[in-house]
Amino acid sequence: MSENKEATPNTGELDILRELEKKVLWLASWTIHSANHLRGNVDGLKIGGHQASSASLATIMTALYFRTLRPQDRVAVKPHASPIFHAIQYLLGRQSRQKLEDFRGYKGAQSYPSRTKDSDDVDFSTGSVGLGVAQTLFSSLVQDYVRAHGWGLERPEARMIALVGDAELDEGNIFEAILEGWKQGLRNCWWIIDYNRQSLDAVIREGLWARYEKLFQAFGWDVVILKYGSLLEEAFRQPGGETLRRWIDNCPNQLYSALVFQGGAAWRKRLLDEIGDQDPVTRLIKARSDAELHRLMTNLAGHDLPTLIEAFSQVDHDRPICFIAYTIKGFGLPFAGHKDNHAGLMTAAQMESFRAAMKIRPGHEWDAFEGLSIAPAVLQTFLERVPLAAGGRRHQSERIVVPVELPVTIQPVMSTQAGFGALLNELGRGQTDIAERIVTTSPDVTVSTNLGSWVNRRGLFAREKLADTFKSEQIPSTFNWDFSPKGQHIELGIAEMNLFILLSALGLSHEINGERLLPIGTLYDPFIQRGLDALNYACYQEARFILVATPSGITLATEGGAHQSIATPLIGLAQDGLAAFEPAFVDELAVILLFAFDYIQRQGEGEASERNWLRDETGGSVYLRLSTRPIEQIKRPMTPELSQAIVDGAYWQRVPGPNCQVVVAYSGAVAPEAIQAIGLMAEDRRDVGLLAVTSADRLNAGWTAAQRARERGLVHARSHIEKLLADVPSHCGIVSVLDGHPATLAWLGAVHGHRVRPLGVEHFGQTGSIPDLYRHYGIDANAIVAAAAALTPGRPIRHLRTLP
Ligand SMILES: Cc1ncc(C[n+]2csc(CCOP(=O)(O)OP(=O)(O)O)c2C)c(N)n1
Ligand SMILES: [Mg+2]
Repeated sequence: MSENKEATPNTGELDILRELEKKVLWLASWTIHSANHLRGNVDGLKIGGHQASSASLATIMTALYFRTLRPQDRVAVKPHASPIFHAIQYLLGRQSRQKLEDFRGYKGAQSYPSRTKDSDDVDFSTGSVGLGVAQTLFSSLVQDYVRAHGWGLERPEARMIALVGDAELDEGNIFEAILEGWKQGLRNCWWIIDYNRQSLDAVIREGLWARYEKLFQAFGWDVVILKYGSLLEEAFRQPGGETLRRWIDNCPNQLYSALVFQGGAAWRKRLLDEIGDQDPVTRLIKARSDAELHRLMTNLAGHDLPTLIEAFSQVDHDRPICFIAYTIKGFGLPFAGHKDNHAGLMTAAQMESFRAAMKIRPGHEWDAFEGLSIAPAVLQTFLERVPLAAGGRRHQSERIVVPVELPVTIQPVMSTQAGFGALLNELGRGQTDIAERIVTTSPDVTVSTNLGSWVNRRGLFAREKLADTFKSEQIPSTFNWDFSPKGQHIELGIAEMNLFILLSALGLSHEINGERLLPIGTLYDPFIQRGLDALNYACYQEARFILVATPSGITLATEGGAHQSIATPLIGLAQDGLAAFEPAFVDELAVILLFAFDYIQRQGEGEASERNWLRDETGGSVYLRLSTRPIEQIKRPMTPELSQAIVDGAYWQRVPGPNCQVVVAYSGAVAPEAIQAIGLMAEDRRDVGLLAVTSADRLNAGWTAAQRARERGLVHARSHIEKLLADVPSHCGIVSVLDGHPATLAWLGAVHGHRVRPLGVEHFGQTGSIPDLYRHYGIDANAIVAAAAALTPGRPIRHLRTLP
């Protein structure tokens, strides 16, 4: 994007912005104060961690929101600057007083800006530091992807902007993102570092800015250091000014912070002690009162509107930029600069003197223009003309039509991973709407997760064309690795954090770019845990995507003990906003994938459906836990009933009879063991049932929702699993089994009070063949039979071998 440089503000505009800056700081401080002192005192809450952090960004955000930003621009706001954000939105008429009064309270303005829980137009949810920052980078790549495909070209390009805490840069995911951004030719991305030299606990190391400068430059970013404000720059030009500049440049962060906290007299003493023997500097210092000297010495660029406005409006290119803006944590507040100020709160007395300084009358704390020296009508007109407020910012996109079925040729023996590859390969053949909107991505495991044939068909994405040299040199290779702007696979380096943040950005494209994408990300199942927080945040902000995790469990066998996953089924069960499936057969997978394409596009406040008591209208993202184990497929017609049951989470593969003694409930790759165990028990236990669980997550969610519905008086509410187990006699035992933590299915017994012996994997690390490992961890057919024998009375089961 190459917008022309903007005009510098005239004095009138600068005066208005200065007044607004004061007002924003007041409103943010009052919001926090009233949440703590007025409401918090009542219920004994102590709310901190916002006042100082917020003040640090007040000037920068004033310059951005009231002048620099355009409606299309997107911002990730540092978590603790949320009160400043809400105050700005309040002045722009997009935030209610009630929500501010309820800050941190039930349904009030959120402590950390939230896309879904706040109502005042948050672009990216932040809170877990580092994630929002990287999200801007990936959102910029997604914008390029969308435009390269010819979509949304009628809209202006957005700048993706992050307001970054300096200690936030300790988070490694930021550097993983920078590296990826460089590989992908990042543009239109601004990161503004709030360089207050303080973290939560401490004052940061000296000279960090110089490391950042080199680092960002090494990855192709422009670096703009905004250190001194216009007052200081003016002083530096006077006789003695250079000496003063040298003194500040050499002043350690700790000492500078301490002097900021102590104020004018302390500045004077220190400066006169250290450089006061030089005449011109002495004059420079003595010409100022204590208050003036304090104002001068704290006039860093991050608190100087003219400097900030000038810096932002100078940008006339689309290269990524890192602004390092010097600020003071707690600027303008009594605890400014104090190293312990992170959780600092102004006392009632301090708030009273702040109120007096701001000329706010009691009872008028929320009045937008109270205490300001410019006429309200002038301010109001200015606010109405703020460029950011000129356009709608949250887009809606049409749903992409999902076909009625996904064609796939199912081999007699096949793994779910191979099935996934085959399904995408089929999809890749057609010029359908759905195929065009699919975008796949993988952190260097594209081929090993079976996306190869899809990528062969649809190509890799890059803004510049890049031919596969192996192909042009006519060297035989299975894979065609051509990059072009029309490609539909985004190849990432090996950083799972980046995968999830990219999925989050892709999965919000329908709202951010007004162009819907159907993102599919693949990775090895155990590495979900590597990017878990990013996955959680993607779900939290309602990004929509399909996650395909394969291989999984101990079933990856000789692949290596270190790659086994145990906890992921529980993550699938517990992660909000993510529907998890673990199919065993490829026909199940085809049904689930089809459902997923629709489910990720749903949006609504839907109530639980009476069929299964799931919130299916709301939609969400989908996680498919797949396996590399080829298993014998079942030849069967896919009836509507069966496909509905697969989506709802379970179906009877063998319906238990009225005198049933044992039910085996299995999930995923252990299907052959479960089927075999049923056969082994058939002679010695009556009417054995076999329950195929395709989604422990959806079964469990439906059950929980139905119970809640009944507790609220909807006595007829029945979930899918309650219906399935309704006719299983109470004396019957359930052996559950999966290649994952046994707790995933252990709750089945609580549905109707059946005894359960949950089998699964609790330890990992042993390598070997599948039979070796299933035996070792106790999830083979024999272990299932042994569990059934111990759980249910009856004669000894003949085929049971003695357990080792
Ligand atoms: C992943 C994560 N770890 C820890 C925290 C707790 N935390 C919140 S703010 C903060 C310090 C942030 O310092 P900085 O980014 O410099 O912002 P400042 O407080 O200076 O405004 C920490 C450790 C968090 N929010 N997220
Ligand atoms: Mg900081």
